[in-house]
Amino acid sequence: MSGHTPNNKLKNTGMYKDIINIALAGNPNVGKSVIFNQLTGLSQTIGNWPGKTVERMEGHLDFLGYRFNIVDLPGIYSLSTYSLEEIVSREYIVSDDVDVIINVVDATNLERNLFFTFQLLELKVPLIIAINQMDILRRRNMEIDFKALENIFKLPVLPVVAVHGTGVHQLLEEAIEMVVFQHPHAHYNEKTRDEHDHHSHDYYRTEHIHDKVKVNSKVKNNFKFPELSKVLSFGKEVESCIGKLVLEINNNQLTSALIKYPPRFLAIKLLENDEEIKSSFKNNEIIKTADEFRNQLEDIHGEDVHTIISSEIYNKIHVISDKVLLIKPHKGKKKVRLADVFDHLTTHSILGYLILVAVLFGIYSFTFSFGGFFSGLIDELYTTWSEFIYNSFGEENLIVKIFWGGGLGGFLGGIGGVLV
Ligand SMILES: Nc1nc2c(ncn2[C@@H]2O[C@H](COP(=O)(O)OP(=O)(O)OP(=O)(O)O)[C@@H](O)[C@H]2O)c(=O)[nH]1
Ligand SMILES: [Mg+2]
Repeated sequence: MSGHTPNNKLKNTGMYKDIINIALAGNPNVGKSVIFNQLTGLSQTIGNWPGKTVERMEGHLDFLGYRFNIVDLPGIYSLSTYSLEEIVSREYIVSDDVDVIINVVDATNLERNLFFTFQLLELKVPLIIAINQMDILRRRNMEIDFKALENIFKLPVLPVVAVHGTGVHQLLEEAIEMVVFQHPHAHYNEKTRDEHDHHSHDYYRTEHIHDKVKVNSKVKNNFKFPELSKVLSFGKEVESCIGKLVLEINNNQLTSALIKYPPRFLAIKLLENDEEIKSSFKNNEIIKTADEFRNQLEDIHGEDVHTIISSEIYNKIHVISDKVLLIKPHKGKKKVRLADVFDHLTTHSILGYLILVAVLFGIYSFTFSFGGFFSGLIDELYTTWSEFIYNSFGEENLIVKIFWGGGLGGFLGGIGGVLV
């Protein structure tokens, strides 16, 4: 595949140019705008969402023969209707204006971020998960098992370091894959991630160009979604209520405001008492049934439906992050510094005190044994020299008396005494 030479003729004619619409979605402060800037550079326009006071950032780039229109959505924590940002995002994500959603996730805050991912999954939109800020995670000596995450979600999950521009263009390659195959996981059914990483850009120009389908609103409609019930179930009672509501929703004609949402998402939102969704339903019977179900569930669990559902999601996320978040072993043996060993031993809660006692005892016995040895030596020196001097000059010699008896002799005798 990578042996093909780029077909510049095809590339330059622009005859295969097609448009892929991308939205960047995720929690606040995860790096969406950095990815957006890396991709779109100076081609950005700022406006407002129609009829709303929420800022809309849009930009574009040409990449591998495609024109990518990219919208940087506001950072949000949920797809409920707590804020204008959430309403704008949710409506846009399910609209025909966008083909592929890139869910930007902060690697250092996996648990909180995946909560939003699970909500996006309920919207059944073509989704690519970008795990950003991998540099920070890796600096903490941690890694993510991307293969395991892809197998759980059956969706592409890619590492990104937005501030260095690492992995951002791979997101677009993945988007092309999705659009071409109209399958969220087409690629991974056949190949490993490693093989995928070695795809050159020529691969997209030459191999795929023949399969290329016209990108249009059908991408979403024809999309084959992974079976998510195995990934996340809200428990028997909640699932039974959702199932019954889904049947009722399917038997009803939905308004244009609702038609884009998957019935399961609508059922969950009805249970959660989402005012925006409720007000769009013409049929009051469905709302009444949902209200009854909500009361029943809250009686059984002793908690409100929001809490029941979100605690199921968090339980699941906990299991997932335990599985995919890896702590890297040190590469090779780290050099052990003697100072570190001393530091470690002397500050140890038990060993520290034992070492202190041993050191004090050591000083004590050193003073006595070394002091005794040294004073013995001086004593011996004094006696030998005294004998020699007295024998040589006589004990009564005045000079000997002054210099040896009073001065040097006294000095040596004094040191010996102190040491003893
Ligand atoms: N170290 C590191 N920092 C990053 C990375 N990506 C983003 N940041 C930093 O994270 C902060 C938030 O980035 P933004 O792009 O503004 O985040 P956002 O998702 O657009 O935030 P909202 O617009 O509030 O939703 C900035 O200070 C970035 O410099 C990354 O890959 N590595
Ligand atoms: Mg931003």
